[in-house]
Amino acid sequence: MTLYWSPRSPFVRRVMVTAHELGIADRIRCTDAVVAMTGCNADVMRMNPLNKIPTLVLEDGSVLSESTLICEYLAAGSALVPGERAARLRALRWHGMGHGLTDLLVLWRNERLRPAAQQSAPILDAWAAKLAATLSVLDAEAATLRASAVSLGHVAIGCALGYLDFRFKELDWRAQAPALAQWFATFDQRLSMRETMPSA
Ligand SMILES: N[C@@H](CCC(=O)N[C@@H](CS)C(=O)NCC(=O)O)C(=O)O
Repeated sequence: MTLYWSPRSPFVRRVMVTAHELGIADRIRCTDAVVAMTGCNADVMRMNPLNKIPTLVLEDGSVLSESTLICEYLAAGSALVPGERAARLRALRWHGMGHGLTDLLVLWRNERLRPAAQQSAPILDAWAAKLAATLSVLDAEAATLRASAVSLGHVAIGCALGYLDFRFKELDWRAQAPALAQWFATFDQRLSMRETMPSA
């Protein structure tokens, strides 16, 4: 399989952490792809007209985009997607929350990269409020995260928090969510996380 990849993308990282957790990372050939909302990468767009990474090209040439779909495709039938209904729902919900938080952070960062005069203060304030609310919910669930087997949900939340550390160093999220920070300190030591640390 070929993955259109970047060491900076938190969506790509989620796919690679999933692959490491599944022990199949060596089956994925990573192709460096530089993409931006403000431009088009012709190589990526040949495979995915939306110009997004991650984009995964399977052995038979078929193409999968969207990190959530790619992770679910790779992890189907594995322990990362629990079979038992309540555990499965919890894992999928966390997967959605981790993905949604990542989405918010990437949009937030893109807004902050615009010239100061063009940035929207109400949007920036709303993202800060949504981040705080999400951290508060996850902090309340930290004990459950810790007690349950690693799932796609753990991976998604771990990668979102890793992106906070990478791009939002000035936000002291650990002060807002100390129990979640404790869970993350352990999760971040997993080989899958250490092998995929973002780099600028
Ligand atoms: N919803 C997509 C988001 C992926 C995404 O936005 N990736 C960024 C890189 S972090 C990208 O490809 N940006 C290029 C663009 O928006 O044209 C997913 O989950 O895979």
